[in-house]
Amino acid sequence: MFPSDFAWGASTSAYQIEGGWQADGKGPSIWDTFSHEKGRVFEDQNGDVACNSYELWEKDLECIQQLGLTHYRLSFSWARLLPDGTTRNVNHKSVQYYNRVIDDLLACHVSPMVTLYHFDLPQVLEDLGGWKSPGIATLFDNYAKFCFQTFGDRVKLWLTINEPLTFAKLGYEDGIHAPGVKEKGISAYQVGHNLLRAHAMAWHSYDSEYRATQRGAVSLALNSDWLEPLNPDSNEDITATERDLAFTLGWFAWPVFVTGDYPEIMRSAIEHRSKKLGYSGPPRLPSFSKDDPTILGTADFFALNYYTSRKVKAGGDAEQTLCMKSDRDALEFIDPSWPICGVSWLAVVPYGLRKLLKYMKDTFNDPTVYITENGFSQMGPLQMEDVQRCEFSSNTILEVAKAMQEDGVKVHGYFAWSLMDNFEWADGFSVRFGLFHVDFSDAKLSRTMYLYGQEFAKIISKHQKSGQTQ
Ligand code: GBH
Repeated sequence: MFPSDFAWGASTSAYQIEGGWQADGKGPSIWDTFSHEKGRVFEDQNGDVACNSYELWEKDLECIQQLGLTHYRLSFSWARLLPDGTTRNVNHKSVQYYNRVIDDLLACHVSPMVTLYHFDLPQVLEDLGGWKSPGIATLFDNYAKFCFQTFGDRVKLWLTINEPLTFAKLGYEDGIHAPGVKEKGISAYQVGHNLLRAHAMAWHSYDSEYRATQRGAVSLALNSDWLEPLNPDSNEDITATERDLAFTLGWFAWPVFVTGDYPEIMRSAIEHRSKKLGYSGPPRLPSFSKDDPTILGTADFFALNYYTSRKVKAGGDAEQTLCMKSDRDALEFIDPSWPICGVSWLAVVPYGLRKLLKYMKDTFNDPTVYITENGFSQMGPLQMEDVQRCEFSSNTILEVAKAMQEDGVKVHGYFAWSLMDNFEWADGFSVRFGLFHVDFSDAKLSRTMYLYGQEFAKIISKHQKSGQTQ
């Protein structure tokens, strides 16, 4: 069902697995600061040690080999590589660390996919204004160029930024992720704007300075739920669903893949609310100016993180204060027939991925797609024989196959989130997404394959073999 060159991967991110938060000259990131504050994370846990991949990389490599992965997606810690956020001071020990990871992967015939930014801004840059300040884009571009220059001879798949939607919304609207800002209806749009500018600058740098010699591909990872109208016969619900999609996937995908600017429905909805509430400050959704990098066309493939789906109906504009929820004017529901996997937001809807892929093909000009995250979690009593997660993942992979064969979507890879249990942000270690179990109560942090990992390994080996005989 899958071509022999299909990418089978697993994903992680630096802060969630590395630990070594002060090792060998690493600077602090906003997640170090945030998780050290009381009341931010489940049981005040933090990523100081996490899976200790900074010291236990060879254990991770064993996991990768046991699964038979063709690809491994990791992120670099900006504050580890550049402790003061700038290329004036390079931490050479961290360069050695990532060099070793990359070289080991390649020696085992596993291709690295590297994310440059997965939620963990160097704290020094946060202190200078962070993602709210326009100057961050140039700093990110310098960091990106440093990475292309240093590692791009071997890394051929790059993601600039992971989930700008999640980072902006949870970090600046809801305040439940670092940096813990709650400036509703204002800052998330500003931050989203600078994330896009930063991404685009880095893509243009790669395109003009590195592509010819390195021949890799650069994109950004966008997360989206599949959304459908609660009542498919209600025009109101249909419009609310379109609006909700514009505010989530569309917010970033529209500028990059379609027009170079935000979706018109998004802009007009925000302007409408501003007027209605008598807001008189500067436009909340910024505009791209001629000094900004061109946004349109700055992705060599579509990187999608998919977890769940929602039913949508109009509503939410009852709030009398500025906030994204009232701008969206769309309420989301979980269909009671959808099973919940581990954590409350994760309703399992395999068909939603197929529908989303088809929607992306039609809306974003038939891009090459990598599913850079998809996964299922456990919470509560530990289950090594986790048959449910096995079933959810094989059903989801089947939907990917259908999207490819029946809908003609050009999917080139599927990456499971995550290689191993790790620091699940505000949920700390209470939510386990791993293909491997990690024993956080044991100093060795031993990794053991779940049944879910075994099933994934079987799926991979089946398709690798069938590929070879073709
Ligand atoms: C991804 O986000 C992240 O990239 C990854 O780091 C993370 O470990 C993984 O998923 C699993 O969560 O708490 O009710 O506000 C996935 C997208 C968007 C899903 C925000 C959870 C929070 C819902 N996430 N959403 S809520």
